[in-house]
Amino acid sequence: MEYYNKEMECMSLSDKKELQSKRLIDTVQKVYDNVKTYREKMDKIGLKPSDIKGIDDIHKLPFTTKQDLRDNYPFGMFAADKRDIIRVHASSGTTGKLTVVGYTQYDIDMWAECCARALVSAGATHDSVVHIAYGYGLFTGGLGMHYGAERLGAIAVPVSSGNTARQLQLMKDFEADVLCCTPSYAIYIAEEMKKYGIKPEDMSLKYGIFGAEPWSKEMRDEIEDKLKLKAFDIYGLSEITGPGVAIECKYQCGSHIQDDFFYPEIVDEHTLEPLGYGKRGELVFTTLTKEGIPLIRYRTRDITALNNSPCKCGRTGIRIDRIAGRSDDMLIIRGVNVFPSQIESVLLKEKEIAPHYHITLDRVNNLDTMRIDIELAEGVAFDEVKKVESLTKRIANEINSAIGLNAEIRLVSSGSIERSMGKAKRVTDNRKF
Ligand code: DLL
Repeated sequence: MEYYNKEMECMSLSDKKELQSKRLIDTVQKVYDNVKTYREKMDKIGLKPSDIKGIDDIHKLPFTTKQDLRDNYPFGMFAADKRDIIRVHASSGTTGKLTVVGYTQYDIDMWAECCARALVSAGATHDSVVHIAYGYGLFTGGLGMHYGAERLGAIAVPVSSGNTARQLQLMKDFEADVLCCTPSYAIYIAEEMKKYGIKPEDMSLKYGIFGAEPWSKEMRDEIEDKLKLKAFDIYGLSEITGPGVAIECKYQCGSHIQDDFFYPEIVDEHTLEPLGYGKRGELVFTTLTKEGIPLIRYRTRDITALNNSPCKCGRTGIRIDRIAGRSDDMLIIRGVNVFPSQIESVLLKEKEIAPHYHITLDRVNNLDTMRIDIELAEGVAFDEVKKVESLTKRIANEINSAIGLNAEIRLVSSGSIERSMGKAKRVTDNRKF
């Protein structure tokens, strides 16, 4: 099975542009008529729905931010009548209120289609057993992939996160070929397998669909090696729909956005000026068909670049590069902008350390300090003082040449860094601003 919906996934660019234009015009009218915030934003800049004649006019429209959703908590940005909303999800940020999103029956169907496309893109078929270890609940990971698997006609196994021993048992007994969870949980699952003496060959896993948090290429290699499966990057956010907004194909040269449903732009995160293909900046989405909570030019805070070169898989969905991090997760250490994923890339190149680390930032005498606790790989002994010393030094040098900053490297014993079953928390920032 190459595609779930070839007609839409491989649509010619000219047909797609026509479709996106028509859908944008309808969406703008819908939000102007039904959402006070949008009517006010547009009136303020003297923009009428009729000024939007196609997708090329998108730049005229105002942006939407997470703050808009918070200000309208819980249902103030919904464009559909409350009676037509059949589900809500929500995500929490680092601060403030939850961001609540509502779905009509159409929205749930469209989202299931996105996740079915994503599953097939990663190799799943009608015959697959899909083990879903993303959390079920207000978080969109579990239910999103669940509906996608059912839509595909595969078997959805709704395990949710937690109780890893039972997960292993079920994966083995049900002969799951597809595993869906966060990359950090995938690593944890691999460790637990080892602990229980289960070899990857005892399982039937072939494909992993991992996302919901940034992860490096090196982390992918590590997971593929440990679980003996092919790992795919899936991207999404609850404000836009949930998982399935974009997914890699088998060529793994970026993730194809389902851009018949979600129109992407990259803007400079400071000036908000649109940037061209290949330029790194903030990813912005406009939903093209959503009914419950359509969003116009929503600023995701995720940092990436768009790639419009043709892909060998035949899909025409424009691609995003691996997410470097969120602009609000970006650490500014002594004035240098650093994403934790840059540090991860350096660390995972070392064979003697495990893919578990934690970054702690402090301020001592008005100077930022960074400490990185890193686990030694299993079987690497602490007693060889010289070896540990030279490893510590080497990592510190490599970090310095990658990001230009000095870090205190602390090697800790295997198993001492807290494991995550959902999104991993990799940074503690004790600095007072
Ligand atoms: O994390 C939806 C999701 C679930 C995606 C399962 C993939 C798999 P939120 O909780 O709203 O939704 O968080 C969205 O997570 O803006 C990114 O910062 C980050 N994120 C999601 N996928 C990736 C990825 C879900 N593949 C936020 N790589 C987004 C990097 C990701 N970051």
